[in-house]
Amino acid sequence: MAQRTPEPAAGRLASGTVALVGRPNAGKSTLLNRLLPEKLAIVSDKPQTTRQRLVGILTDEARGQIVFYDTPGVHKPQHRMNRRMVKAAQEALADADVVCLLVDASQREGSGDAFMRTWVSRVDSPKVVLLNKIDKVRKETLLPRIAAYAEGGRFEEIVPISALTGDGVERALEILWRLLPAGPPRYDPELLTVHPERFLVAERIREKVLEATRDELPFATAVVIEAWQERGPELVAIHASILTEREGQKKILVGKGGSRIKAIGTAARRDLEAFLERRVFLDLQVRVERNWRQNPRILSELDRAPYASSLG
Ligand SMILES: Nc1nc2c(ncn2[C@@H]2O[C@H](COP(=O)(O)OP(=O)(O)OP(=O)(O)O)[C@@H](O)[C@H]2O)c(=O)[nH]1
Ligand SMILES: [Mg+2]
Repeated sequence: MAQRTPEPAAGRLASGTVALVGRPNAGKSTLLNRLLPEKLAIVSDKPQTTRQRLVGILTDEARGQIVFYDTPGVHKPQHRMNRRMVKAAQEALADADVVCLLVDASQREGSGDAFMRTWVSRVDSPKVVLLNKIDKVRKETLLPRIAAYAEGGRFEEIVPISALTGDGVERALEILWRLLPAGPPRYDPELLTVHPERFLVAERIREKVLEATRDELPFATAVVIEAWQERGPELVAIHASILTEREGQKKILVGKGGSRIKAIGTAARRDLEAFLERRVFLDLQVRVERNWRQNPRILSELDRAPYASSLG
């Protein structure tokens, strides 16, 4: 494994796509947010937080432009929604110029890690392993992990990082710049992403739902924007539904006397006001949609926003 930090070739602008892939909870979205100038992806301590490919654009005048793909964690899919999630990760893997496999190094090496090594091997693009969460591990335990990834020479580099503290992230980024092809930027340097505001808003509401729930609920909920009314330059009214699968789940989400939904709404409104830089009137309803995770119509509706429609 090379330990040097490569210097970018003078005058060469890099341009291309990097897929962040890995198992659920590895820290892909946390890393994306750290790499970008502002928070784009939602993050939670529950697995399967990211459900679609998320595009984040990093432009550096001196070095070029990287289009990052944050992806859903790879897992054994039990519902139609989860099959779509794994497929989204597979497609991003196939599309990318460079692949970053994120590994939660604070968890013991297991069969899932071996599976992911094989899974990323299906593409020929340059691959880098980022051993994440090193803020939680003792240095000695990293050495056997590094050896497991070095075997077979599948990876260009193996870099210990902490997406949370930023430790090692600059070194990882330098490696990505070096591995990317040369070329002009694909997007306006001012752009952070290609997704519509409504999708990003629904995601941010979902983040607050995830923060307030546990057990099966995080998996069984989704957020749909029902209406969006601009009320002058200073105020936007957003009506959103939280989908659940059962009446019992709805009851939990609403909480005693409406206390939980109210707390979710307050947290979401604060976050959205900072994000949209205007006042937000937020109306949140809970809607029961039986088996929505198996329902192609609802899944397509949830999928409509992101990527295919807006990436030329
Ligand atoms: N201690 C520590 N925690 C981290 C680090 N990176 C991420 N986390 C935490 O790990 C959890 C999962 O992070 P995410 O960024 O949502 O993980 P993900 O890989 O995007 O997960 P999915 O979207 O579910 O596939 C969150 O609680 C993060 O705060 C890290 O470097 N150190
Ligand atoms: Mg994620």
